[in-house]
Amino acid sequence: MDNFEKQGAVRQMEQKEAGGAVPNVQWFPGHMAKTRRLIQGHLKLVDVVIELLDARVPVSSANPLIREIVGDKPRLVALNKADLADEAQTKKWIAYFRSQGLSAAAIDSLSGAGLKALVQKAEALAKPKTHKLVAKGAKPRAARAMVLGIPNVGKSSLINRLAGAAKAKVEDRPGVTRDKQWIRVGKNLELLDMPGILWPKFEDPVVGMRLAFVGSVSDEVYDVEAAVKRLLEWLSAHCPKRLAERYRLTEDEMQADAETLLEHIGKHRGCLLKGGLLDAEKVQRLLLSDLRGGRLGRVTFDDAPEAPKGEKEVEAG
Ligand SMILES: Nc1nc2c(ncn2[C@@H]2O[C@H](COP(=O)(O)OP(=O)(O)O)[C@@H](O)[C@H]2O)c(=O)[nH]1
Ligand SMILES: [Mg+2]
Repeated sequence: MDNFEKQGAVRQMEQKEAGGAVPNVQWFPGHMAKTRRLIQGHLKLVDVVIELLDARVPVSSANPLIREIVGDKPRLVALNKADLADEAQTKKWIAYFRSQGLSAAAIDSLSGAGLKALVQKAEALAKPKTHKLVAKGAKPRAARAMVLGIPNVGKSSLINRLAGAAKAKVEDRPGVTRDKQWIRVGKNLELLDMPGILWPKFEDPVVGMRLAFVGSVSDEVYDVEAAVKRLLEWLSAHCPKRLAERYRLTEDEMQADAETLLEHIGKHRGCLLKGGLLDAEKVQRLLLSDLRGGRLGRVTFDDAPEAPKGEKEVEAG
């Protein structure tokens, strides 16, 4: 967490209210304006923006103002944590973004899967700009990119992974104040060593809930019990088999409402207090950590729109 993120977390704590099912985190207008200025300041330095989204929630993890903030700078959509998302959904999402004229790639910033393609796409997007500079008589230079995304989407992981692969930061150059904030990635790309943190959009309760599921909102700021119940409802509706298998729930037990289901899971997993009462907090934490750790299988909460007719499925690579 950098300082900026810390401030956000503190604000989240301050705004905690009892019992709200939806995260009641808010970014104050002043905070947003400051963030926007910070991002826009950095945008001037780059040719391409890599918009990092969570592949499990490509809509909920997006900031709708991104277009306005990025302006006409080329933008590349990277669906991160693709290792945790439903593969078929990810393919559909990539096809969707491409149908919208956006370059898009699915990546896993921990294993590095998809990063090579991502770097190539970023370089390709910067070409018009770098070529233009050369045409004007400048020396050829690498493409410059920056990563933008909401908290916890994997910005630092991506930058670290790309930096690790390169093993070398761009050296200081005399007369240039850009000093250590650039990382060289391969031969033709430089990455700003500082991600832009976008605020998530909380007005929509579904968005807030899904951000809570995937852990993009601190667990301290929303009603975990309510979120876990909603999660159980979602899982029962979308992937009942996996849920039943993971917690050895019988067909009968699976018929129960979310609250009773949670009790069944708690009993099967020994999440019990002295006297055999359900340790509600423990079973709630178990479910969230199983989900976020991929132990409930690969899940995508935001459904991809159907690709426009006639378009072939593309590889999510
Ligand atoms: N499974 C998985 N986890 C990831 C991936 N990228 C990041 N993470 C995890 O997501 C969490 C947040 O990552 P971080 O890079 O700190 O996000 P940031 O707040 O956007 O900088 C960390 O626990 C990372 O290990 C990914 O591609 N796959
Ligand atoms: Mg970070």
